[in-house]
Amino acid sequence: MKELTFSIVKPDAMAAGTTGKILDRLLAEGFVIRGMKCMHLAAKEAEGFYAEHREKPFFPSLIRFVTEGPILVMALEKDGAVADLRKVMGATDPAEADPNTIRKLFGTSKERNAIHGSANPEDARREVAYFFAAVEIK
Ligand code: 3AN
Repeated sequence: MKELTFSIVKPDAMAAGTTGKILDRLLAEGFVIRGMKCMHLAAKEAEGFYAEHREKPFFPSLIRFVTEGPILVMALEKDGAVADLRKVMGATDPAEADPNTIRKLFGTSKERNAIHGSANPEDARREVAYFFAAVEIK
């Protein structure tokens, strides 16, 4: 069944110039881009997005990282999009990610790991709605 997931090309990949390669890979994997925009988040906006991690020790550093430069936010559609994107991304820590996953290829640390993908369908709905208006994604 066609499903929407939410993804971010994070500031590390945007600055490294690997955004095109990441997009190529997502398209080759069969994801259809339903929404896309480049944004530079304010701290409050990033804190709202990562609210579930508020109590984690890495939270302040994570907020600094995702607000350090522009990001590309995307709504991606595919059969089984949520699980598929997690597989193509690889593990949170690029060192532990499977070969040829996006994080293995382009991530450099647990924090600076190139790409975000929703963890489950409920998160995907919330995250798409956080960044896109109803008129943008139908
Ligand atoms: P994932 O993005 O693989 O779902 P989460 O949701 O546990 O991972 O973490 C959200 C983001 O927080 C990660 N993408 C990463 O940038 C950062 N992060 C997670 N764990 C750590 C950690 N131990 N140290 C630093 N940053 C982390």
